[in-house]
Amino acid sequence: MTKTKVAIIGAGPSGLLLGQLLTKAGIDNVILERKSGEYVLSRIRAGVLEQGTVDLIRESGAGARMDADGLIHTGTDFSFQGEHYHLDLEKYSGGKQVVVYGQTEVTRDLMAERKKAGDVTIYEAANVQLHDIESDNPYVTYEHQDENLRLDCDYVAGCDGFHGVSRKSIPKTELEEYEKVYPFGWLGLMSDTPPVNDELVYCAHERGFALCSMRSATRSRYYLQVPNTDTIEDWSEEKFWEELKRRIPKEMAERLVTGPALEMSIAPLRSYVCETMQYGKLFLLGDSAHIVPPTGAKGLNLAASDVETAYRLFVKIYQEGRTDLIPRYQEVCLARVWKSVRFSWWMTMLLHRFPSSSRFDFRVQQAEFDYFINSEAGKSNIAENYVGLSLEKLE
Ligand code: RFL
Ligand code: PHB
Repeated sequence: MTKTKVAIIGAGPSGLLLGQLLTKAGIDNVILERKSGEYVLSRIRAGVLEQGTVDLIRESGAGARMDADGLIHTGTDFSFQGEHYHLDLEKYSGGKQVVVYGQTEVTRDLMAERKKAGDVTIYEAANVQLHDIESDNPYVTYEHQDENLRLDCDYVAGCDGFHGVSRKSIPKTELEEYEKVYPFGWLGLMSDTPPVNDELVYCAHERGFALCSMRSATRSRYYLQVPNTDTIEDWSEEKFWEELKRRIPKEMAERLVTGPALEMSIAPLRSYVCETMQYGKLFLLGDSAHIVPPTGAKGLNLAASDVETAYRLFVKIYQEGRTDLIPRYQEVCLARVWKSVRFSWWMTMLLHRFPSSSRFDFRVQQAEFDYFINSEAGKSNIAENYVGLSLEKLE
C-alpha cells in the first residue's frame, strides 16, 4: 500500500498539467493511466491554445518548447460558400492572441518534465477503481503487471476523459448532466505539407463544414464535416482532398498542397456538461466533466482552466488549511464552462450543415454570418470568445 496527497486518474493534458503544478508547489501526487505513454502520444487532438492556457503551461515549467516552436496567431479566417474573410483577433479582443501548438506536443513536454522531477506515473494501470470518496480516507485500487495494488490519498483528481471511471464513481442520483449530440462528426487528416493559409480557416459550405489548421510551417491539419454514419473505411485520402477543395475558397483550393496522410480519424461531435464537478473528495477536471464540439477550439483550454482552479484550491488547502473553499471549485469552473459550451455550440450551429436544415435555414445561417463578420460588435463577440474569457478567482 502506498500513500499520496492527490491521486490523479489519467495522464492526458489535464492530469499531467495538474501533476506538474502540484509538484512545483510541493504537493505530492501520483498519476494512474490506463494506456501506455506511447499510446497517449499517438492521439492527435487539439491545436489552439488560449493565452490563459499558455500562461499556465509556462507557470508549470513546461513551456520552453511551446515558447520556441508555438505559432502566435493574431487573427483567424472564415469562408462562407467560398468567400474569404479575415478576423483580426488582436484588434477585436483588446490585444489578445492564441498560440497554435499541438496537444501532442504539450503532452510530450509535460511527460518529459514529470520524468525529470522523478514523479510517479503508472502507465497501463488496469481496472482503476475509486473507493470511499465520501470519507476522509479515500483510496484507489488498480492492477499493474499482474499485481493488485492500492493507493491511499487525501483527494482524487478525475482527469480521465469522457469515458473514464471517475465520473462513473459518483452515485447516479447525485449527477446533474446536460447533453446535446450533433448529427455529424469531423474527419481529420494530418499531413507533412505546408499549410494552405497563414491563419486557420473555418469554412461554411452547403456541402458541409471544413477547417484548415496546422501544426507548423510544414505540417497541416484539415477537417471535414461528415455524417455520423460514415466510417473511416468510407474515406480514401484522394476523396478527402477532393472534398476539401470543394469546400474551401477557390484560390485556396488551387494552391493547396496535398500529400500522404500521417493520420486520419473521425471524431463525433457532442456538447456535454456534468455540473457535479466535485463529490466528496473527488474533483472532475477536463473532458471527464465536459465535452464541447471542437469548432470553438475550447476543449483543451477548458481542461486547463479547470486545472488552474483545482491547483489554486489544493495550494489553499495544503498551505492554509482552507477546506471551506472546496464548494467554490465547481462554481468557478462552471461559470467558464457554460460560456465555452455556448460559444462552441454557436460556432457549430453557424458553420455546419444539418441534415434537417432547409434552403431557408441555410439563408438564415448566411445572414447571421454576414451580420457578425461585418459588424464591429459581431467581430468583438467572436474574437473575445475565441481568444478565451477570463476565469473567476476562488475568493
Ligand atoms: P483526455 O485527453 O481524454 O485524457 C484522459 C486520459 O485518461 C485516461 N483514462 C484512464 N486512465 C486510468 N483509468 C481509466 N479508467 C481511464 N480512462 C481514461 C485516458 O487514456 C487518457 O490518457 O482528457 P483531458 O486530459 O481532460 O484533455 C481534454 C482534451 O484532450 C480535449 O478537450 C481536447 O482534445 C479537445 N479538442 C480541442 N481542444 C482545444 O482546446 N482546442 C482545439 O483545437 C481542439 N481540437 C479537440 C480538437 C478534440 C478532438 N477530438 C478528437 C475529440 C480536435 C479534435 C478532433
Ligand atoms: C486543430 O488544429 O486540431 C484544431 C484547430 C481549431 C479547432 C479545432 C481543431 O477549432
